[in-house]
Amino acid sequence: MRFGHFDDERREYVIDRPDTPLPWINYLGTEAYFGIISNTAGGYSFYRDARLRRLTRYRYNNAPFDFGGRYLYLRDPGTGEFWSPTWQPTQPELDEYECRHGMSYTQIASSYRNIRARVSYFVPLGETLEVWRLRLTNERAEAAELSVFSSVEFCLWDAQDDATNFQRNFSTGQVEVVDGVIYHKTEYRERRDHFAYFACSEPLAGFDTARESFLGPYRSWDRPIAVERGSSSDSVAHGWQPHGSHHVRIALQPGETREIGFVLGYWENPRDAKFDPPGSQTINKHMVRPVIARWLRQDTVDEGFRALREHWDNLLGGLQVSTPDGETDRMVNIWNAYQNMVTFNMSRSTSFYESGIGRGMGFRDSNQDLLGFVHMIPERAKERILDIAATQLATGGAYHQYQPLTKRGNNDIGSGFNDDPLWLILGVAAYLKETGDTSILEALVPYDNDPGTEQPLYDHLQRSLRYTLDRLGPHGLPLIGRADWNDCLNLNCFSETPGEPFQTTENATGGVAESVFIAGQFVLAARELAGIAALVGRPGQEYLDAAEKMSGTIAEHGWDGAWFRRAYDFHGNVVGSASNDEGQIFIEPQGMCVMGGVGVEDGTAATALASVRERLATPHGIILQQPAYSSYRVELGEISSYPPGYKENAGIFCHTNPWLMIAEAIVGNGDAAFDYYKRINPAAREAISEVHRCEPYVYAQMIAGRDAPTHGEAKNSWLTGTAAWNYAAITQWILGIRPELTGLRVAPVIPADWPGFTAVRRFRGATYRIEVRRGDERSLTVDGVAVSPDAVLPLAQAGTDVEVILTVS
Ligand code: BGC
Ligand code: IFM
Repeated sequence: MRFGHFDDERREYVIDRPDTPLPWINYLGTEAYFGIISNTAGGYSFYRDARLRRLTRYRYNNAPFDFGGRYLYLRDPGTGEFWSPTWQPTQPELDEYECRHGMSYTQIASSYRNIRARVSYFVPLGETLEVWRLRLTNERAEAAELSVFSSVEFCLWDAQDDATNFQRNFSTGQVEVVDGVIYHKTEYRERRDHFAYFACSEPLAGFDTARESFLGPYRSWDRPIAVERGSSSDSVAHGWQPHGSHHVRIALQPGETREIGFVLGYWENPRDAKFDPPGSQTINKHMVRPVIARWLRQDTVDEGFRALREHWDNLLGGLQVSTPDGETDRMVNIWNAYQNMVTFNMSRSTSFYESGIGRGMGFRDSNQDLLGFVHMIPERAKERILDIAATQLATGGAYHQYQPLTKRGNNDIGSGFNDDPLWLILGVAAYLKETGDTSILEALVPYDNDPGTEQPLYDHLQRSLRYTLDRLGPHGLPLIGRADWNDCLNLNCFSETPGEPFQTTENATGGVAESVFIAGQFVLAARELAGIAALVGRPGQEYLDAAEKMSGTIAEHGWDGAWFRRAYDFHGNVVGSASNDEGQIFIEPQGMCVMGGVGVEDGTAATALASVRERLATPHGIILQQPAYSSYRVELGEISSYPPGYKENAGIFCHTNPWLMIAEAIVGNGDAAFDYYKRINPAAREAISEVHRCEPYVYAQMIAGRDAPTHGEAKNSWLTGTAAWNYAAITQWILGIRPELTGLRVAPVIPADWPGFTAVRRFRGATYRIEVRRGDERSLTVDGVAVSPDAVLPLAQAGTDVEVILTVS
């Protein structure tokens, strides 16, 4: 069952009924001011940091869970009837409804009692504000008088504190209303010099800034007293809950259309500006007034919207493909690339599954996210790499997370995840392959943000490898530490004390559990570093030797006979082996070892992939491990805390699926690679939206596995490494348009029934127009000149167009 459709022409997903199985959301903002918005206008906004600079309030784990939003109400004074044109919060029986989620904007349109409404929401480039534009058309035979009410609930900035510290916060709220603009200035007195504002383009009939006055006692947003009554009370909040609501009266002739603009924004005084001194209660309205005036004007809004479209044309223009599969095209050309940019901006902080008050940026996650956006904004990828590397520890180890505002590592969820450092090598390799900018290797970067410890980035990469080699376990495999990619595989749990389920960082450090996954990742990273060394004329043989040796150790202690083992636990017991009763085969080492090239030549890779097909593949994607753990096991930790079929305990952890697509492509099996891609491609799952339940236009972190009663149900959409990895798998390995250190390679491994495809790829300043077709013999021509079909394409001059024709048999 579908709840909408794709409009590829306009790059929109069109939702045609408001009651989607879950709120289906979109993101507003591309640089500093961001918001999430659902298909019924739920969601919230923040400036840079979803925890510390939250503009509007969100109540956690609410029902419905998008509740609290950018709400509007229309009221017909003739009948007293009122309704929300975005359906929520009054849930009217709309005659028509349509939500269009596009690239950083959302439009919700509806019709009720012959009043047509469309609300457009977006954040203009370069601004720290959001525009709401309401367009109303009277489709009645007679004139219509209407009241329009807006509504936002302000958050008192620190969202964590806002949600918990009521004894204080019920007394701190302050607002000011001047010339119809509502200023939310709580906290302004305390040094921070920031405030929010909410303005309307029309003369006001009234306003409310105290939530209680707007809603009325014992009422909620479905029937605010001000709306029901048809008049605001010009309330000014003193403490309690600062709120923003404008009341506008308009009259529309039959057929007449009018637009009303609203601007909700954030203002922070520039450091060197002459501003009212800290502690003063007078906010710098004079600085923000011209900004507000501009964005209330329709021509500015039209222009801002056009600029936003151009911005996305340019970003998405980096790669456009035309394949025989429409669902592949719409993900590659539009939604997957878009999701990659969202994960770049949000990391794992803000969605309806990530609260915005929890996690910082992940060392591991951010390095992987690079794979999906480096071709769109290489400069910002570079900045990101240098930020991440600056949090690395002098041992080569890593904090697991760092804070986006301070850019410093934190120990919030511990450290000692021993895969972390290796991801830095893979992230830097991706940057170098895309850009060829080897100067990044010379950039001086501190350890642990400690001035005076700066070393070239190359040194960081060397220490990353060293970190693994310095920490080998009893079988010569890398120690897992607290966990590896699989956060929940906590194998150093030697405490059997009831009530103490998890290991601590301390005992993880002393633990001897080993990871075959990290071993595979090490082989991959060491080979990448050897390639980088060769590119810049440094010695790299030792990395190749180390990779070779680790491959041998995997063959000896990591191979189970038909697949790669997963690990050895603290007691030396094997994990992920046929000899286990549960958890016999795990997906991660199969993907990572084959990506590292382990077993590709001797055929063990193909055997492992056949085992995956046989034991882990389901129609909804590939399961993380089988059989699921049926009970909690202290020696395995959090993985076994999940009921069977969910998350790391035998869920379809989508992040890992593209590793298998890549592995299948590496062994030349295009049919299997693409088949796996289709199973989790959200666009290809659109028709089963009642099962999948999450948005059909973005990947989810997880789909319930076959052991779960809800097999096929997705969760945790949007902010997941699944986005970057699927993009890499389909574009670089299946379509085979693959940046390498020396240039672009075109090496597709496509399904047997595809006649070919075309693509346009921007690469190092040139535009490659690529056509892949079928023929009797493999051949490659570049601008009409035949070259070896296995060659990397010769580097073209920036600004030029290159025509590439690859014939595959
Ligand atoms: C989740 C993991 C997540 C981890 C982060 C766990 O509860 O299952 O998916 O990575 O928390 O700390
Ligand atoms: O690898 C992790 C990731 O860093 C955060 N989400 C869960 C994954 C698997 O545990």
